[in-house]
Amino acid sequence: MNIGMNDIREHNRDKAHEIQTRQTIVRLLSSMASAKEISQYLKRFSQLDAKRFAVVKVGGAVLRDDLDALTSSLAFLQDVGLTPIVIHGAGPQLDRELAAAGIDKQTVNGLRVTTPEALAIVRRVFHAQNLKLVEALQAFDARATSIVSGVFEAGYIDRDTYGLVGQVERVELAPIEASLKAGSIPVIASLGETASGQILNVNADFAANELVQVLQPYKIVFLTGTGGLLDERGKVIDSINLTSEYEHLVRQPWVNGGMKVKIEQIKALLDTLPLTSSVSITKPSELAKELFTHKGSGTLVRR
Ligand code: X2W
Repeated sequence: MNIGMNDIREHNRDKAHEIQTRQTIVRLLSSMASAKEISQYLKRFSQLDAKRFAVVKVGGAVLRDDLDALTSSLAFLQDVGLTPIVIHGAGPQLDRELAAAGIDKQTVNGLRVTTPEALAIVRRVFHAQNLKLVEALQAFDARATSIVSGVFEAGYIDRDTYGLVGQVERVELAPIEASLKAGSIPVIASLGETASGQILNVNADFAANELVQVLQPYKIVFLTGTGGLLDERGKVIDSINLTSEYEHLVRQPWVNGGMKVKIEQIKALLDTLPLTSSVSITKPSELAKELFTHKGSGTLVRR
């Protein structure tokens, strides 16, 4: 359900309407759940250490197709005093820019083989997409910090096979902590760098998983174009239990390669998280519903 975040933000541009804005937010949220329910979540989230609230992974397709809903949903969280940690990819944008430069796409196990020539474009595109989100947030009066380096210390996965592609070996939290301390939303690109300073292309889901393992946040939300895992009829699955349904699920003919990789990654991730943490996949317009209602939105992945 889209709860009209744009309306809320419109109001918020005028500082004199701040109190009225908050009342509007409460009213709109109340239309999707009871005020008691929402305030319970708000209270719980506010009591957490800022680092442990939420990691939100944003796919490149969302930056391309749903930037307004994404921006207003993230800005809304800041309005209610919460700061999500955002990590984004840029897959479709990279496909387009690399093709425009005449570089053929080659992937191995879902990872993009990255030559030095491709890396120059990968870096440029990641920087541009990062800035696009940061600027969109700032245009909404939200505070956001661009972080395109200094977080993911990486090593080559296998240079002969993948080229300049990294796996995260260590996560440096200092830039994220500085941003959180200032109440600014850290917006992180999934570029890694080796100890000697070589930039590497890192899959954004992998980078998000590494970040989550270090932070152990309460909420892990993957924002995708589809808004969840889809069943054979293309309908979003409310929840899946990976303990009892995993084997059955990954053998289904309608579970495509990308979805299978995602499920497998989330399964591995869940094993490393406290029981209080939850992983879900939804779309930007339903982020508040996912965070503040018992019912949630999209697909909740259970263990
Ligand atoms: C990814 C990084 C971008 C990404 C790539 O080059 O496509 C590798 O495959 P999404 O939009 O979240 O898929 N990196 C090594 O993961 O973006």
